[in-house]
Amino acid sequence: MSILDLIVILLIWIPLIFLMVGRHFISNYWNCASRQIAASSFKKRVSIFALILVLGVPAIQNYSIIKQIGPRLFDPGEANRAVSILSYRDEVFLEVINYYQSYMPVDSGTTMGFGLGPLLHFTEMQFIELAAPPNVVDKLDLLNQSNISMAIDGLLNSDVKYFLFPKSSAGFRFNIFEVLSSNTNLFYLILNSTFLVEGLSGKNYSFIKAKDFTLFGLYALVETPRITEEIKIIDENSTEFWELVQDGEGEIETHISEDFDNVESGESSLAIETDHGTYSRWFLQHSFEELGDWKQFTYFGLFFHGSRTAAEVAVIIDTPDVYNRGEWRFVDSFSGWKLIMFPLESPPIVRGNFSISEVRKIYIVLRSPNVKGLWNVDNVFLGKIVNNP
Ligand SMILES: [Ca+2]
Repeated sequence: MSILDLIVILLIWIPLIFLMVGRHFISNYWNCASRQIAASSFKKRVSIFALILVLGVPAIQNYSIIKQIGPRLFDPGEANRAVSILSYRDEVFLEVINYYQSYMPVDSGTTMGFGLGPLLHFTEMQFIELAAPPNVVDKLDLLNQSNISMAIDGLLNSDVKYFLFPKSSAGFRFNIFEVLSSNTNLFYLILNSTFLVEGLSGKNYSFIKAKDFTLFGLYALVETPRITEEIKIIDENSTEFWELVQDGEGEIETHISEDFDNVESGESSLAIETDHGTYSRWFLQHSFEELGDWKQFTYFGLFFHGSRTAAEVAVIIDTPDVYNRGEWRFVDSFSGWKLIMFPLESPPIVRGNFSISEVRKIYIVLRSPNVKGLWNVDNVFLGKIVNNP
């Protein structure tokens, strides 16, 4: 993404300008229209130019702001001083406003976002509007911090805990947001984080997607608890542990193998590779001979080597059968190894009764059909949070 993207977005307006301004201008000129029509055409021209100014100038302004953000100190006290330039209709915000009013304690931290509009007026929480005048946004040196560790340190030391960004379904607003934020590593990191993924080694933080709205995604910055007392479920000889199951009619066939080259822990990892075939899906399963009581553990963790296929992956635990299970999902939006931890206490998707003292079977499921790729899984474990760090 570059200034070229911005120019393209602005160029989209040219045919419209020509159609609405040029056509009337030319027809008025050649047809010697009456003064009345000319006056009305003049009004149209003025309003079109006003519209272009309203939409185009802030876009350029904000682009240059984010481009030029300097090494200034971040001041969360500036929150709430700006009102969104890009306005949404209020009903688009209704679900967001309701969620904030119902579930977010007023003191739970500042939300940094883009095009927040009515939210600024209907909730008591603190906001930083990124599509805001320069006097506010130019304080956010965090945004353009090329050293992502320093950016995260800055965030962890600030009051900013939430990020509310337009989704691709937000159309034009998303396109502008994408251009404006294209050179901030921070936004890329947030948008591509998955469920409780440790983003950088040695940093105890995660960005999790806290809530999925129609036009917005709400991301939360949480400090990842330190895990101890690991009990390994499977680290080596994974092909003997996992049973590969394929189903659905499609175009892929999947193979699993012991991988001694791409390893996160110990001597080997499990490689999962798809080739041309006749199935659409695969999943891995393992049944424990005896019911497991995992009450004493707080996290189910594993290392996953992503391939950026955008496929959705699920981890499912049957307690003890398919009618009583918990499920966690994440997206293969990253390359390389990542530690992914699932809090056993609270699976986001539950069927029947999820009872952590009756674990019978675990699964790793590729939910997206017909995805070709190569993934690795290593060191599946149970962990506890350190009580006294
Ligand atoms: Ca291993």
